[in-house]
Amino acid sequence: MVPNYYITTPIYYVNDVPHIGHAYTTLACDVMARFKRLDGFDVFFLTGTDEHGQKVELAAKSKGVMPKAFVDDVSKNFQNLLECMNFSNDDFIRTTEKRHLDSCKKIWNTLLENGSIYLDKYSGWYSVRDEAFYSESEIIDGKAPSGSPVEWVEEPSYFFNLSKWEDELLTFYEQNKSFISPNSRRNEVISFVKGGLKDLSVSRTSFTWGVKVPNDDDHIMYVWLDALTNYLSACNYSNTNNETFSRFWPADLHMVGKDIIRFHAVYWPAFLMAANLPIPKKIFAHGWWTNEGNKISKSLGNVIDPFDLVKKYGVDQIRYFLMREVPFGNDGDFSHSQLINRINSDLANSFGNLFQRVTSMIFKNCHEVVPIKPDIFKDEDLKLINSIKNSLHDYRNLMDEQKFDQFLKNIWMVISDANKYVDEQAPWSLKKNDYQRMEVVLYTLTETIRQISIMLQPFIPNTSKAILDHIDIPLVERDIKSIELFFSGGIKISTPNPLFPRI
Ligand code: ME8
Repeated sequence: MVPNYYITTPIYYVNDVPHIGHAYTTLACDVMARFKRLDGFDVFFLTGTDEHGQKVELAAKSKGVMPKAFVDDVSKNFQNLLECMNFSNDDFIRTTEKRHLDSCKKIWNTLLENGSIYLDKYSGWYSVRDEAFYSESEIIDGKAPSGSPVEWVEEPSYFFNLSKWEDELLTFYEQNKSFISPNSRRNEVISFVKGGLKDLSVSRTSFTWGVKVPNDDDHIMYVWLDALTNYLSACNYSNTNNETFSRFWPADLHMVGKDIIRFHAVYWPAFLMAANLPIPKKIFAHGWWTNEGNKISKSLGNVIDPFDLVKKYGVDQIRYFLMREVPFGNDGDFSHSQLINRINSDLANSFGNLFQRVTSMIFKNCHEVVPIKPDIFKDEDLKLINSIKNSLHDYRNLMDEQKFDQFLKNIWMVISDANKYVDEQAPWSLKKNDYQRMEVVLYTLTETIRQISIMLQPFIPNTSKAILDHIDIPLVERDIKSIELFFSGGIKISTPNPLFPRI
């Protein structure tokens, strides 16, 4: 049976245009989704937009537009980003869609009917920017811990009995050690829960842009209960007995930024436990990017536009840089000089050069035909050929642990070994005195390039495709399993073009 894999990005607020941070989260999911597809999984990769709440309502007001017209417009920018970054999502959910409204109603009614939600009155702090409630003890110098402004709110509100789930949550974290990753985030969440949970306000009455609470029109659902439910809506949760839900729920991985770990690792599993639904397998919280050392913010005017970056440097170049530059989970600093360095040294000089050297030599010296697979190899040939073949288990583990940078570092070690092998074997001099050996060397290199390109498809899909097309690898032999095969060789190749222009 084909295993399933369900991966999600956060759904992005449509109060503003997409920036590099949004592109980063979706990219990490795209890399995972592409890898899992190549590794034989039936993947469901979901992203989308979070369109309700006070923040979005205010953004629409400030533009003088009705909220629905506003969200239709801004959501399109996020959809355009998918194409620009070459994302391979299977679905795009908008929280203003009927399928989502239906599933919000269903989860609300389930929680209400089983006594997890009750009506009372909220008085406390609220941050519109974070769309979050804060207790008095969390307020620092009149601001939220995130630095966002807060306002005092007093209004009738429904509450979710979060405090009741404290012990269950702690037991769940204990029994599911990899539920929250990386470990530092896990510790942070556990100590937050151990600090005591208060019941959570889950409805608002002071504005109207949101999902109406069933049978109580004065209230709209708290935007986070609405938003988190998107992960169920996309699996068609409102329609029980449906195949998508039973195949894909619970999700395998909710990828989020570190700013929203509490919502995903505390509130979400508590809502699900209360609704008697299975809990997702993993929440991974990645770090934040700064821009040349500064926090990225609209007010500082230093927001990095992914559309501009792709136009200037190329999509695979940006994808590679974002996944390679920072150990996934850590914060990172975006700098144009570092980006150019990576493009020139890793992509153009190391990988691009390897491909260029090998294919040019084949083109010039082997009548444009890749040598066929030889029968006899020397140890140094086999060492190179087997380095990825024998480490597939490690590569799979690195992916499952979201160690994208380490995965790439390992592949680049093979690239570096392959470049050294070219220098040591010097096929240009073999041409004159040992033509047969030259063919073995060029075959070995092409076989290594085939494996590298298969492994790099999730990260740099366009370039990998160009290489695999160039050496005529059939589409059905581009999955991870095909690494174990051997390239047969004997195919004619065209003049190679440089893969990555130097900047
Ligand atoms: O929080 N560096 O949406 P949002 C890295 N709608 N990642 C960044 C980043 C940065 N500087 N800035 C933003 C929401 N991100 C809710 C989510 S999910 C049910 C609802 C990424 O538009 C990061 O993944 O504010 C962060 O979690 C997300 O964008 C926040 O997007």
